[in-house]
Amino acid sequence: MTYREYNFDGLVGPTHNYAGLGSGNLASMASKDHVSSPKAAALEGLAKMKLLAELGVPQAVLPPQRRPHLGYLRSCGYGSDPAELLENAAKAGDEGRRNLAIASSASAMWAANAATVSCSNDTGDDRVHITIANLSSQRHRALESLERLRVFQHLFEDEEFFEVHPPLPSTLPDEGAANHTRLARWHHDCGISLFAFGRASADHSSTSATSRFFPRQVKEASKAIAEQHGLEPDSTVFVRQSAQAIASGVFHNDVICVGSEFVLLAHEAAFAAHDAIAEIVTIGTRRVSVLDRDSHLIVISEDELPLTDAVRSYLFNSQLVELSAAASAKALIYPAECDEVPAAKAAIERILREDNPITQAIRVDVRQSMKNGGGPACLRLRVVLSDEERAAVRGNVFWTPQLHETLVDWVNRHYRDHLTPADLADVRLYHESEAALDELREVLQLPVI
Ligand code: SUG
Repeated sequence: MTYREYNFDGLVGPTHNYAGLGSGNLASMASKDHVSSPKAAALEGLAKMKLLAELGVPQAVLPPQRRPHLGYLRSCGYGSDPAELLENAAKAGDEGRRNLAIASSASAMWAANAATVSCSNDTGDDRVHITIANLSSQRHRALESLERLRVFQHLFEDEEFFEVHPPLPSTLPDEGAANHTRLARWHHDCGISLFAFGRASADHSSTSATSRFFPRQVKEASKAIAEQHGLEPDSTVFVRQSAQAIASGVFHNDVICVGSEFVLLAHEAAFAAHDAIAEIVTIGTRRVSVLDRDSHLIVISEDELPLTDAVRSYLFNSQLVELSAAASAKALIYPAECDEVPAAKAAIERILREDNPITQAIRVDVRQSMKNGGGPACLRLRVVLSDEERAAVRGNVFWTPQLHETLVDWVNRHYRDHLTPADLADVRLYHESEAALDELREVLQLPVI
């Protein structure tokens, strides 16, 4: 049976803005109060999807969420109807403006945080298991999980093939696939799951006292997901992110490590234990001969690319995509910012020169998202599906040239060119967003939520 890795990309929403909400996320914090362009952001995302689809990489799209989140503003006590809620929040000082930003964030675009997905070849009951991330470490992100659950329950409704698990309790913070990597010899083989976590529940206070930023993912959340997906214990690896990396702005593991099938590209300081990468390789080799083919482990040293440059360039947030299964060739879809950081540029040149499966490096411009700390890989959720499973997915979400044209036209008609923090209080933005999302729901054939 043929299995392929689908990239489900999050469409950028009409309220995309820079509020500096991403704690531990240096780009988001540095962009606070800048003027955003929701239109440019959404078009950049669509151009990336088109690029990948035309390379032959299977592509799908996930909808933005309804923002501003009126329920959140009501829970803050700002009133009931939209105009009143926005006006009262905007008048309620710094806290009010922060709540307005929380309610307006378009953060659902970063689909890598949507869920953790296990391929049916790896799970106990041979079905695809999906756990919606609770994103409970950040208030604006925690608002995403319920609407997302409903959308995923619709898309992956067929119980013969899929099980969608609700978010874990908020006491077990979980950031989804951004901290999960599946390695397998081929997509159709069973694979190993690499779960990266920032802390264990028990080291709550000690970690916060010593670290510049609070780690987002707890080990117990990763363990609970592995268990409810029925992953075999000897096919899972739990590794702690290094505190040094988190302090340098690596709030998710996908900012410092990317793996696909039999290739793992990681910075040497990605994980806490010095020998974590060796352990991953050992388990991969022992369990399913994942990493024993030629030079499939590409480690970038601190000397070659200092952590600060890794975070500045987002090299490790590149996508690793299959160009040709027969030739085992992969392409590195890297953010344009890498070309502005000499060490990152040199690292890409080195990767291409050496003998490994990465034969092409293709630059993408997702600058609007990057300014909020979301690179090419943050914008997509990978779902490995067999042909049969793919046919069971509901909705009109798989990429076609026609869907692309429709979405480009939709963005051009509904999105603003510029958005300032003050614009978030404009009730017309709320109505524009509602109209846009109502129309999109029809296009993507999604239910009313
Ligand atoms: O959670 N930024 C997101 C970026 C997520 C990137 N995802 C992955 N690495 N997979 C975050 O920090 C900024 C929103 C704002 O500032 O308004 C934000 O939430």
